Amino acid sequence: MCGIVGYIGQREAWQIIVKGLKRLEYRGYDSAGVALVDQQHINHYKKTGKVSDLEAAAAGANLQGRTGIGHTRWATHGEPSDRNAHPHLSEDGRLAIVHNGIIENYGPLKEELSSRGHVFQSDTDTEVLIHLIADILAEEKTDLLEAVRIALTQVIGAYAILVTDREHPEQLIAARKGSPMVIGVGNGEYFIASDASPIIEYTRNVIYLKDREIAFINGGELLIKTIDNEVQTPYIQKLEMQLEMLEKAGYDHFMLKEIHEQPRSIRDCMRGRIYPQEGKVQLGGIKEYADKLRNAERIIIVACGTSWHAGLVGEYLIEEFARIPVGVEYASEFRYRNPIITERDIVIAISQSGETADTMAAIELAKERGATILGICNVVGSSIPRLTHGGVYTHAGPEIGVASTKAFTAQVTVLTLIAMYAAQLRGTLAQSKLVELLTSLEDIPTLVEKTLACDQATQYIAAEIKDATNAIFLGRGVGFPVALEGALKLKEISYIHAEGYPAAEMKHGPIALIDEEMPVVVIATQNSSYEKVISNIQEVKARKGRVIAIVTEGDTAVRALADYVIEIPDADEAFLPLLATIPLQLLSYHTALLRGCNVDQPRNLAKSVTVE
Ligand code: HGA
Repeated sequence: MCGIVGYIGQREAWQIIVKGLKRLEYRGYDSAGVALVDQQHINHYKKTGKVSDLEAAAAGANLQGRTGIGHTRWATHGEPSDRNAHPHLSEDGRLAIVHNGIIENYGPLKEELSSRGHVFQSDTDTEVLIHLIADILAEEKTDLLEAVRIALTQVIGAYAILVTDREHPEQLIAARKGSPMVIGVGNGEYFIASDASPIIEYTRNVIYLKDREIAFINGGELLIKTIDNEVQTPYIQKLEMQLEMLEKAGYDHFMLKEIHEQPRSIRDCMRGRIYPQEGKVQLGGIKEYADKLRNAERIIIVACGTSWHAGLVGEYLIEEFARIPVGVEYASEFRYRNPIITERDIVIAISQSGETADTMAAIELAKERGATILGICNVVGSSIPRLTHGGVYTHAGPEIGVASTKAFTAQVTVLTLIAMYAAQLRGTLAQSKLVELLTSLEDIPTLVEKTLACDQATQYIAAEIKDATNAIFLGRGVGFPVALEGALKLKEISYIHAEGYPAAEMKHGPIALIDEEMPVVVIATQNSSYEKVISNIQEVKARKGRVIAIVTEGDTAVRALADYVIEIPDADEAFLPLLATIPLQLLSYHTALLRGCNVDQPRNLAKSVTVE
């Protein structure tokens, strides 16, 4: 979602900000803008479209200034337009703001400010905040830091903001509540951004601003205080991210690069955590909660989107291995009902970015009711790992493609490890079975590597289905969440309407849609439901559907029925999602390419969903 970049120091800010905004493009956005403070003036440039459109629009203009703020906007309040793009200025042009989040009480605030003569230029909630700050500054005869602080005590909602002042080019203010903000500390200069990717090439020393904190940079000095006016001691930590991880490394798209990274990312995710010969799983981040896990009456998994699909895989595996009942919830639904949660429950929150607004709210709710909260996140230092009691990082590395690929398989890997860890604690799997499972799990990265050889087959099939308007994905058991994820991938990046269903559910509705135009992708590997899935394929064929089957290598029965087959290596059924997902990712990728879609930045989508 929205991305924020700010700079204050001895260098020209424009280049740093524009480069930073490009690094944040993956988050998804519809417009971009920059404000620069130069000789007691604020020059600002805003444009609908890409950051490159902004650059073109600003070409030849005064781009000087050593203090600046920039923004990529994913509209929530007001259509995507030049007028609604950030930064927004105070009426007198003295102050500029960029904002990520939603000011929920912007309506009453706007009414109040309008009644006092304020005139607004945009439809955004954000503009209300800069008017409010300017109003307090004028009325209270105070300084900007205090005006921002007072304004923030009056707003309801989520925000990460940067504010500049043309009368004080040596000052920059940042604040956050519910939306991420990282401050890179250089030598007398500061780089501020929504995540570390715009900062990494300048400094590795970063401060993750906490909720309700305000950072005040003034003449090279940094002061952090809370909205309640308590001064904080900044905690500077070292970034571990590598710059190469943010580049395409010769691939045409980040998504393709990330699909091909999966043997590595799954291996990294298991590194130091599995001991196959001893039949042992070790998860340092949740070790402290071993007793809770041993005695848990129930596990509730909360997540959104692809992470929710990973959660469904987790449900199968935890119930199968550890015999703990599991419920999987959409965080956005869970947070707004009155769920029954007890102190004996464990809530596992899954989020790639660690910033998903609904998942964070679900965590707060479960925490209030006494549950133990464990997180599964990819982005180190993000908000969710700080909200949870314990957790396991997926270590997939930065995921830039908006459609999640390697983060999904890493989440599934972590859930597999948690299922086995819980089984080990509860004694629900024999030691010999744990040895057997872990030995084959250790082999999965090599099998993923082999699976990637299906690239050519998926390319061929993509050409066959690229003109379809609908598609169905079917699977049973752990193959069902894989089907859901396959359908989501196709929808997200190729804009073909696709639905995932448990294969047996097809008869209860979707079968009515099947005709010779309809591609039906079936997870038909040789596992416990193989025979049943074959019957489902027969039902599709009887209605002239076009079957694309994911099969175990060497399969002949499905090959005889299906129109197209993609082979994957044989593996324990529990690990099927880690292999069967790969061809579905590639199928979506190639289909989207053939349809001329923007694979890495599909329309309307955002990478980290920081608003509810
Ligand atoms: N509410 C603001 C900012 C939106 C946002 O943070 N999106 O991620 C707007 O609509 O401009």
